Amino acid sequence: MTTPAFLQYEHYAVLGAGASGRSTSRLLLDRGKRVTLFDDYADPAAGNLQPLRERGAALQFGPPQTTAAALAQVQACVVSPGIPIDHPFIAEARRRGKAVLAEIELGWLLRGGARVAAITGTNGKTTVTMLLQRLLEEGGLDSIAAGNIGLPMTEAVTARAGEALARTIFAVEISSFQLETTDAFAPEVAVILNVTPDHLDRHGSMEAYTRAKARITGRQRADHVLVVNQDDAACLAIAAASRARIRRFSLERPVQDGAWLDGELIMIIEPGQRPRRLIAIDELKMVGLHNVANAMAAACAAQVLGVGREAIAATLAAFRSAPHRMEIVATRDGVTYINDSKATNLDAMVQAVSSFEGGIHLIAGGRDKASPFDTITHHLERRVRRLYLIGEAAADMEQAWGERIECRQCGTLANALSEATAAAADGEIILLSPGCASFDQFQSYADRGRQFVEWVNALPPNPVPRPS
Ligand code: UMA
Repeated sequence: MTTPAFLQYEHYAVLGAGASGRSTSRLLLDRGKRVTLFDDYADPAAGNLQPLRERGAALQFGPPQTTAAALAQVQACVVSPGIPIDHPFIAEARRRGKAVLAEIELGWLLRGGARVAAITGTNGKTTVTMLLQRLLEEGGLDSIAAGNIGLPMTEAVTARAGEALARTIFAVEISSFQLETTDAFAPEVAVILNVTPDHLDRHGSMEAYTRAKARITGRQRADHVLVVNQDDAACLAIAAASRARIRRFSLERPVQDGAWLDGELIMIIEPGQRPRRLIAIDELKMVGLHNVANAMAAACAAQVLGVGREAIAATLAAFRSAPHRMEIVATRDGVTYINDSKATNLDAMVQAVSSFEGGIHLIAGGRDKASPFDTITHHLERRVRRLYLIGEAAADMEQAWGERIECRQCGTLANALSEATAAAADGEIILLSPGCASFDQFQSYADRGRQFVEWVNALPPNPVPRPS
């Protein structure tokens, strides 16, 4: 669907009253449209909805069956990423032939002349989005980070409206939830970092999850670029079906177009040119090999968008990990505390653990997403000294790993931190890398990470005498 076609209607249903739905409602109201905002669970009295109500948006909150009946009033729907595509409202809207658009797609249609680089992957996409935005900015290009990273695409295009929009390069973090409902979305540069099991509770199977990720390149043309992880089989399968030019990054072997790790050096090559040294990995401030891969992915994307190799190297050398992603919080009595609360799936946990040789006191658990815990035991057992388990998944985790790794049932993060602090010895690491969602005990992964950081910083100077 084109922009004018979608904006031809008078009355829109906006599904989900979170950041995406509120931003979409503002955008439609700005264009003189009628808006009814639907939500199954949110509190209609929430303060952040009042401005929309004052501008004339109708709020219809309640269980799905009542909202489905309300469809008769509207001509088109905009869907927030948190709403599953098999939601009765969407199914009914489609049955009645109404136009249904993802929030991210509406932002895409309204991008004006802006260029778009989109980043997806199971892990690392927020880091790469932030890093790419920084690389573009330091390379003298006007850029904004948007999408799953927190700023809805519709809000970003509104913020850049006018002439600035055409000059902007959007670095868009895009999740499988968002991709599931895209149609016309065709970024000039797409990046797929890795595809490993996550969100299987929503997508149903690994195949469906991979299909959603593949939509990032589904509409790309031959003059577009797809940057993929050469070391990831699912990425390669997606690349094989893409029409775009393929750039690759690899921790394992040289590539013809892209970047790779050669000993301690990141090398980069463009077709028809000789390989050039980009940067040595000990110059990077980010921790872990997965961040070397993230740096290569962002460099490959930035280079095709017009940033020079020297500017890329200088920015990579200065860039630190985003909060809650392998964030070094403190070193106390020789013990390093690391906040990797963003690790909400097993692959992210394995990446975190693999960043160290051993001596890890790993705090894990939370709300499970149907993850196969037993498949990663061998990754953990070599490096993890003890597991401190929290939240809903704790019992299943102990069942999967308990025979091979010592497990402590701690219940809460605070208990886990104090037990780990009491046990960790000089030179060891206390790593919060939960491998699960946070929603059973926290508002979000960021809330979980923030509390961990606060508690670490509040630990008394010599907290607990260690057992001799
Ligand atoms: N809702 C219903 N019915 C449902 C499900 C949800 O009415 O069946 C309602 C909820 O009551 C809630 C609203 O929908 O009020 C929430 O919508 P939403 O989940 O789309 O939340 P937003 O605030 O719009 O946030 C979304 C992304 N959230 C999800 O994809 C779950 C944010 O990513 C993103 O930053 C934001 O849009 C801006 O683009 C968050 C996330 O957790 C960080 N993403 C997942 C991840 O990274 O793993 C995919």
